[in-house]
Amino acid sequence: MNDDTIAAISTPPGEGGIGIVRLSGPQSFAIARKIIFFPREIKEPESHRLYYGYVVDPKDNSSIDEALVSFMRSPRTYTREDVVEINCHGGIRPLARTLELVLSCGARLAEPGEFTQRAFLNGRLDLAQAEAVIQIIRAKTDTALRVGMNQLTGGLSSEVKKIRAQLLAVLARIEAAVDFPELHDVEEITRREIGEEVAAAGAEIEALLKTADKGKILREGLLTAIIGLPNVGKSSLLNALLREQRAIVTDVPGTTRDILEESVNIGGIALTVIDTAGIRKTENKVEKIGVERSRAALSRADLVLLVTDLTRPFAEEEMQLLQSVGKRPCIIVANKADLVDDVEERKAAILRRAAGREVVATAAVRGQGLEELEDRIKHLVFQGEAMASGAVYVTTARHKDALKKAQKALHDLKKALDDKVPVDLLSVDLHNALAALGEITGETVGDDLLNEIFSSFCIGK
Ligand SMILES: Nc1nc2c(ncn2[C@@H]2O[C@H](COP(=O)(O)OP(=O)(O)OP(=O)(O)O)[C@@H](O)[C@H]2O)c(=O)[nH]1
Ligand SMILES: [Mg+2]
Repeated sequence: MNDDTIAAISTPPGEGGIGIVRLSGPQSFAIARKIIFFPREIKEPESHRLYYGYVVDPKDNSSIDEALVSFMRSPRTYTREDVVEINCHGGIRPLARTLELVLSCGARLAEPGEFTQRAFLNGRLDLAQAEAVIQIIRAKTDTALRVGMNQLTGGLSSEVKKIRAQLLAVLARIEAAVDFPELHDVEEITRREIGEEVAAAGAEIEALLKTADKGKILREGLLTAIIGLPNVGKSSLLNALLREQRAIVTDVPGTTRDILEESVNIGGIALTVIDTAGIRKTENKVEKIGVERSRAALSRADLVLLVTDLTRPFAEEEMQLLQSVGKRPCIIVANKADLVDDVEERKAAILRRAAGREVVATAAVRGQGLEELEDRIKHLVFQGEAMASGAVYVTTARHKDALKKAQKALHDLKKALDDKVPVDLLSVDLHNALAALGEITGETVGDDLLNEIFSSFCIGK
């Protein structure tokens, strides 16, 4: 347990109905009582109850703000330490003054994420659960929120702990075999059983790894670039997806010069959609930079919407753009479908040239074909499967890397088994796998990594 008391403003800066200064640590109650005047005298505050009072500067007894104060006694608190929350009016000055007073009475300003870090260090949350807190705060869609909540309540942690327990049991078997080396039979049975157990654990890790790509998309959203030649209707498509006239649309090719980024929620997936300048050779200085930015957006996109004009044949430049998309998901948006009578034939012609890609016909200016486009996007992400409630997703690169490390260790172990390496030497790989899994839940994790994780949190969380 920490012996210093930390404090921070836990609500976002700006104006709001209320704003909260939070304290955690052994001096929380004492510090709060120094700066709050309670009209009704309290001898010993009851835990988890609200008290009415005034924030008062002890130097000159001037009132700073009116407040409701809760005292929460360790260990039933967010950090497991004594916690006080001072509910002030939600303005910049009352909160800043209250925080100053708290700091002048002996609290220290909290680092970003330090409250949650204490919750972790004091054993209230494991590391994956602590990381879920920030995912919940940053969730842009209900799906992301659900995945975050599932991780917070231990969905991922319990899977990982199950695999760890399985491997610990294997370790026990190895140790038994090492303790009774004279029993050759024991060793033979043990080898087979170790092999089976390790394969089972490996399969579970594999299943978790399979969720990682989707998990990342659910958490971070999908970076989607709208790409194409000039005047095909890229900006019109962005506006249609947003249901808002966000980008300038004209019949002049080369209208969009700079890239434009907007968020849109499609079936629970947060898309960051980038409208780009039409790609063409140009001598215009401004447009040239725009085209470079379009190419940069194309190169970092998770999903590409290649817009083409159905009234014209699919061009060679468009084939080249498709090539730069490579293996990433891409949908060809065949736009201006309202201007032609033979949509299906023209679509088929595109399909012949861009074999293996999906083509959706739209009339962006009328919002036609949008539903189908949105369905295709959802389908690309979820591959047709509905997201089961309570399904576990691996959502961060950190978890994915740790699982890969564990998988590699088990792979080495399997190879050692096949190579008839003596049983007592197998425990090295097992320890490696256990350590890698422990990084996810935080059993085996260094201070540097902890600092890195919690410093990405907001102050006051
Ligand atoms: N009839 C019809 N016209 C469209 C459609 N989509 C776009 N347009 C028209 O096509 C022209 C170009 O549209 P934009 O959305 O500006 O095209 P863009 O691809 O962003 O063009 P640049 O920014 O110049 O690269 C405008 O006059 C639009 O009104 C469509 O579905 N049907
Ligand atoms: Mg445009």
